Amino acid sequence: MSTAVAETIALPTTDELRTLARTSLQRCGVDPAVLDTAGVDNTITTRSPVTGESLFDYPAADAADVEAAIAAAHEAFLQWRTVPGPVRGFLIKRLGELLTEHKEDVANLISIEVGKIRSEALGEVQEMIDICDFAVGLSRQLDGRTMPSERPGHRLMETWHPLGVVGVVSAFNFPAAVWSWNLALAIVCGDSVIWKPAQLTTLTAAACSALFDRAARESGAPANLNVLVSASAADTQALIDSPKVPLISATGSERMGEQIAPRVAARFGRAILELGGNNAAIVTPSADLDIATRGIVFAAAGTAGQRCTSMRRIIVHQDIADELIDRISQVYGRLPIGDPFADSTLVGPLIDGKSHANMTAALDKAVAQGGEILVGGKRRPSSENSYYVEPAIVRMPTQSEIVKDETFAPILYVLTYDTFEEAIALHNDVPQGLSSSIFTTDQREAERFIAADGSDCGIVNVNIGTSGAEIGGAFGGEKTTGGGRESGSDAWRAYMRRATNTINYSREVPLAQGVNFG
Ligand code: UN1
Repeated sequence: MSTAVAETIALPTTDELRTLARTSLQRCGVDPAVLDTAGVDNTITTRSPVTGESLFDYPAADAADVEAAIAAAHEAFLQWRTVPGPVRGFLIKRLGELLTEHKEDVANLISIEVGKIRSEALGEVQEMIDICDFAVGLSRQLDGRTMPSERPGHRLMETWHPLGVVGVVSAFNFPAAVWSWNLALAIVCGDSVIWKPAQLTTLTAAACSALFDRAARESGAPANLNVLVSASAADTQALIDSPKVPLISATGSERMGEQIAPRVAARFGRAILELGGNNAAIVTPSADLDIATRGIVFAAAGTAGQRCTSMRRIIVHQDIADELIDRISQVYGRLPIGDPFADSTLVGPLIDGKSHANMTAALDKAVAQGGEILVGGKRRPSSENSYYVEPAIVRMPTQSEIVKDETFAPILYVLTYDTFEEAIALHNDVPQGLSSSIFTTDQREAERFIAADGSDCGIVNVNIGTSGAEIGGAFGGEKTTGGGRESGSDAWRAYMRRATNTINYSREVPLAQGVNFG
């Protein structure tokens, strides 16, 4: 750890960011005239965490616009549901091509609005291209089962049909990829989408929607298959409550989930919830510490700790704790923190001052609960309204409440264990259940961790960190994470409705269960 006074972080100017945002938007097909909001009453002020300054005002949707969006998306659904699946796939194929062509432009907007480093912003767009590829293949595989009927001359089978309008509520931290996971599946499944992005990432959403609209036009699809509503949560209430929106897929805080889920349930709608995470790694005495260190540092410090999958806790065997902490601390001491556009930077800014205040409050609580800050936690000098922080490592006593909270910032709590059973119990002793990992070379420990009485999370990894999942697997988790699954595997089934069909091709009318009715 260096004790030298940190130098002020060199940043691009907000004017440079504005110019880059404007050109990136324009290249994605957004008319820059939209940024001229003189006379527009309802606007969203966009800003960049890179400098902490505001960029442009952008027209916001109001409650009436949201109602109109529901009607328009429903109309589009009625047309789209009868288009054959493989033909629906053409639209997503074209979207994937356009994202490939505009990868830099979308990544620029992600870096500007979220502060992601270049490699991670480009990675997010790659994740979008990947899910498009996946969905194109899927468009020819929306399969149902056939089961043997108990009656002679009968066939029993399932058919899967488009569901309706899907409301997608996305968070600031993956402003484009999480929409695309939902959109690509929904569109090939024959649904339409209404997208309510985080207000912090209005420009990224505008660019992605413009690319989608172009793909739709070029593939002859109906208009309004994806309707963007850049609006406040208050103005988006109709989306949550409308019976015309049979599925809400929402990513965000546990608090947001608590507000949305009962309302969707009260109208018998479906919800895919991807809420908080409190992701941990167990590191056992047999672990390859080089691999463990690399996996932990990316998961804990990458994206400045602002992924749902960011690693928040390590549970390390007491015999190797000092060595592991020493290795991670050394890497933390050298992490380049700063301008996300600079090639060498690995840790960009926190999203805003509130996020910084939450980080500071969590560190204070940790210390009050007996924790010791081993490295990091300080804000680096930058501009007044930008928040660049040193990722922190905090050693905690086994029993402490703060480790059960998700703080959306780079704080890594270190807990130690003696027996493997104790490690698993500690691991699962949090409300959330998104992602988890174990670093071990002992196959028994690895298998035990992924077994039924091991990790209770939706994502359970061996010898890699908790973040950076591929799109091919289903993404999501249990407990207060909300239970939803998005992205790969068979997550698509949540975007369709299942019909069970019994077909009688005999000349008799036998009843099931042997019932005789005269
Ligand atoms: C999120 O943080 O909401 O697994 C999504 C990952 C990314 C997706 C994260 N592929 O870290």
